[in-house]
Amino acid sequence: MRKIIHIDMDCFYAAVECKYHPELKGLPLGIGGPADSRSVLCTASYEARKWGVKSAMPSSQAKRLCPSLIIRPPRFELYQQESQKVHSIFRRYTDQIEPLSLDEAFLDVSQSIPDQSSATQIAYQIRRSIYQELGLTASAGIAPNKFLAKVASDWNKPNGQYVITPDQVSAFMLPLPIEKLFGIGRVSTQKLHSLGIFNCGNLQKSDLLLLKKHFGARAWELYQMAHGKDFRPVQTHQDPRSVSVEETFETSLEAVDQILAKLPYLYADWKQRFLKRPQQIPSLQSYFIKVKFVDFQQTTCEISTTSVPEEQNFIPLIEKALLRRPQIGIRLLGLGVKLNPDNSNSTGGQLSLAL
Ligand code: TTP
Ligand code: MG
Repeated sequence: MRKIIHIDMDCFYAAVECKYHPELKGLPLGIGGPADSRSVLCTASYEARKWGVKSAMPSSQAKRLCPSLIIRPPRFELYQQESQKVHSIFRRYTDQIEPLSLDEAFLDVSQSIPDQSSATQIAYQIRRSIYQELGLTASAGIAPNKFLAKVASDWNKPNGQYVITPDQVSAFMLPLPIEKLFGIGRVSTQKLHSLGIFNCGNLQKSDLLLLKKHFGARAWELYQMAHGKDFRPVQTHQDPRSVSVEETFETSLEAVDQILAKLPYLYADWKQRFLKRPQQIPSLQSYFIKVKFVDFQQTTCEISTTSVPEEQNFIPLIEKALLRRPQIGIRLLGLGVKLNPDNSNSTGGQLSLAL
């Protein structure tokens, strides 16, 4: 049985800004472009959230909801530095780390547990170190698999943790709304609701053949997840022939502006990973974007290059991909570069990308 911890930093960009500008602490703060522009917010402090302000909301709308909102521009390099410090705390406990974004990661601590300790205590110690050493707060979920650990880290957010032990899994799953399942967005939610399936208890009892009719190959995965099962291991390495990042959105994104607003932080995340291995630069082949539409069809756009792509290089690629299916929302955006492993030196093409 695995022991997985999912760590998710609390209002990460806003918290980092407050750390370096203590006068902002306790105030409603949004990170993003100015309210008189067409920008959206990357995130907001919990004080701002009380007013209904949230990530991906146009800054102008946020300011209308919360007139005292202070908006600061994002400083991605600073967030990358803080993220690296957080990862160095993780590495005190395990090298089995799968980063999901700058502020989120899965840790497999199955092998790291000394006799008297437990995964719950490790999560607590990690959060305590993050607070004491970095002045930031994090939330954690502790569970026998990645899916449950991610659900659990949201349970006592902010600055809390929640554990689901193996014998609690069944009881935990029954009332869990299906929206909490990994990869279930608005469209799948509507479909399941129309079948009378609202929580995982309903899903457990549903007819697998009926699910197959509606969800095809994903039906079995959904059924397993509804029982709290997830066999995916924590992945510390990516394909050595590419370096990429991607994000699946909880609600589908339709407007081009909204989609492009995701680019800066995806790019910052990618660059942080890529520059960890400067020897990759000579082996660059191309850069690409990947888009998955709400109906799970996926498309990629790619351009050859030998130099490190800038953030704006990805914009025409995204626009091109969206034009292929103009009337339909997207549920995933990814970007990255492809490498020619034969050109890479010292590592022989085996490029470890653990943050
Ligand atoms: P999240 O973990 O989703 O959000 P958060 O850390 O701000 O807040 P929470 O306490 O609920 O975890 O995302 C992490 C960072 O990623 C966030 O601080 C800013 C960035 N981000 C965007 O830039 N745009 C987005 O739409 C989202 C969701 C996040
Ligand atoms: Mg977070």
